[in-house]
Amino acid sequence: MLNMNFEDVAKAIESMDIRGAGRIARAGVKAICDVASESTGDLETLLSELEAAKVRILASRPTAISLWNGVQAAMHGIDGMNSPEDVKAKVMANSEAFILRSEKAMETIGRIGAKRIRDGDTVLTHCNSHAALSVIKEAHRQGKKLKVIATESRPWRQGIITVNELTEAGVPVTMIVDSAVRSVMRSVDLVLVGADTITSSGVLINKIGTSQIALIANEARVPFLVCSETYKFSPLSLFGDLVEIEERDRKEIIGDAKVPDSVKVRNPVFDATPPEYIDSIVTDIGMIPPFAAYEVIVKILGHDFIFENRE
Ligand code: RUB
Repeated sequence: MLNMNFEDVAKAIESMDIRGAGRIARAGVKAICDVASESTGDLETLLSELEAAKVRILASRPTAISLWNGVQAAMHGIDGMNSPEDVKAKVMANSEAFILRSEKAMETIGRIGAKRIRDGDTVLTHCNSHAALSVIKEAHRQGKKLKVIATESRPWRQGIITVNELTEAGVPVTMIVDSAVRSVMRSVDLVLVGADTITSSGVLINKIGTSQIALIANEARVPFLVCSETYKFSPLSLFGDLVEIEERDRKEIIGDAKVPDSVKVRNPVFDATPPEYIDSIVTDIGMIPPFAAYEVIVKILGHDFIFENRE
């Protein structure tokens, strides 16, 4: 990862130079770690630097809970410490552990999810998810012959990143516009998508269009799997907080086209898929039903983590 200060990282997340829920979390945590390791101030200065970085990074994109979980994890357990050296050591150790766990989760999810891909399967994926692609690449690495259908994912067209990445890995891939999903679903054996957030009641928040794909897969009886590390589960949802769905600029949709200013253009970039439409969630602790989300939050993220960090 490039050496950037926290303001640069926040800007890169806002502008989507760094994107995808897992990657933004790891970049946000790395930025917090750098603030700690580079600080030369006393305890009060260090704590205020960390707080400023935390606030700025969390404001960069609102929807992916992995960013919030990552930043909280990085700063977990520093309350009550009375030397800057102890705080620095703790934040750096926490951050490294978070990043390592998150990177390892991609491999574990790949290994577990690949078992659900059979030789000859056609897999449909949406947007660009590191976790979902890890599953596809692992199945390919194991020698399974699979084909992928990738959606364009308007307006940012992250599907282009996906098709390039898969082609580079040697996986045959076909790209479709988002509205072609129902037309091709008959030839699909499995849908694999990523997650920005999973709530305590098992609702998936992911790239806009995910919920339509889930409905179409359900109609065609095609299994719909979500690939998600456990840091995508939301402790805040336990307290009743709603997930904020980011809405971005109208320009991302209309580009240079002439559209009168009087026309309202809406650009919500994520949507909500109810648990009834999700067959399983492939996580770093195994394949679980969406209804186990509460247990992941309480048992894996843990009571201390949840209650200490409640704001
Ligand atoms: C990306 C997106 C991805 C999830 C999961 O949206 O919705 O499906 O973030 O990705 P955007 P990952 O491009 O707007 O960030 O599995 O890489 O965490």
